[in-house]
Amino acid sequence: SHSRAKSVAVLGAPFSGGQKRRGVEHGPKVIRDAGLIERLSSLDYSVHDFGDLSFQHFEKDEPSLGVNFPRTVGAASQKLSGAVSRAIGAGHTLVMLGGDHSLAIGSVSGHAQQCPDLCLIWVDAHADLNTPMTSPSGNLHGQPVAFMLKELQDKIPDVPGFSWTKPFLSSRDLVYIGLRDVDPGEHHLLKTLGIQYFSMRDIDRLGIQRVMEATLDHLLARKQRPIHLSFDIDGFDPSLAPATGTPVNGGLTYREGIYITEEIHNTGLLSAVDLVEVNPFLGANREAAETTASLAVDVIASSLGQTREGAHQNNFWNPEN
Ligand code: Z70
Ligand code: MN
Ligand code: MN
Repeated sequence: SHSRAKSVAVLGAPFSGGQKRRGVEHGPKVIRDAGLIERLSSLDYSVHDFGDLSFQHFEKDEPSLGVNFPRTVGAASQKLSGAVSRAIGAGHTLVMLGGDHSLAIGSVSGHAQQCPDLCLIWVDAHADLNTPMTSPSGNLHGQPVAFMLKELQDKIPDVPGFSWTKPFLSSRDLVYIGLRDVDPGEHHLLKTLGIQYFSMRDIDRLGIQRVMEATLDHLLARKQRPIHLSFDIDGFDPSLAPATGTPVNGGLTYREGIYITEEIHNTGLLSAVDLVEVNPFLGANREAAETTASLAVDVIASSLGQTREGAHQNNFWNPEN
């Protein structure tokens, strides 16, 4: 029989207001053009492409409390949050295509609305943990995690555009993988909140297998619960993902990145994936953008069950099939 076990919702979020470089709003298009929908369909999912959200443009959106484009970013994440909540509520596994990483405020909060006990795996060169006060740039793509954490409730001022959201995640329900460009204020919070993180140095020391074992043990040993994977393409080495706004040397290898997603798939608990910060305007040439988008497709497909070892159906030898 051909009962499709699971359905995936693909939701594009062509948005760049969380940082200053134009082009990242074209991420959803180049990731689709790299064959995402076909790849997911071939994994035996029923794929529901919800298309791209359209976001409100604010004529005047002056910085507030040092934060750039606060109303634009707040409204975009609010809209995304509702769309993600509806898709998860309808029973889909969600794939969100960014766009910059400020969007995670919307995607993770929308997911948490349906799954309050979710846990979060954040693959990134950056911790994206600045508060408006510690941010060196004012860019909200460097701050999304701070807006989620209950422990930081009193450290986040009332930024215009964000009155709709309140912190929903405990710091023990979050693990970082791939860090190598962490600001002083972020490092202070990682340490004082006791957040579990695996920097590139930790991956060098432990190897990716033990990192994933420790990650999943930290999040799931007490109880099984839905996983949100928020994957910033700049977690990879710039040689693999050149078309991104903030490349940092010494990143994940292809094999480390795919091992992470294979292990997450193998839990059977993945409920939503963000794939963010693919910027086709950056990188040396068009090939750089296509390489980066193709890597993004591999990450998503692998999260959803594409394997390197291959696979077959149980009824492979059944002549009826
Ligand atoms: C820096 C900041 C960041 C991505 C850059 C950089 C943050 N920590 N995130 N690129 N994806 O501005 O807060
Ligand atoms: Mn990021
Ligand atoms: Mn990053």
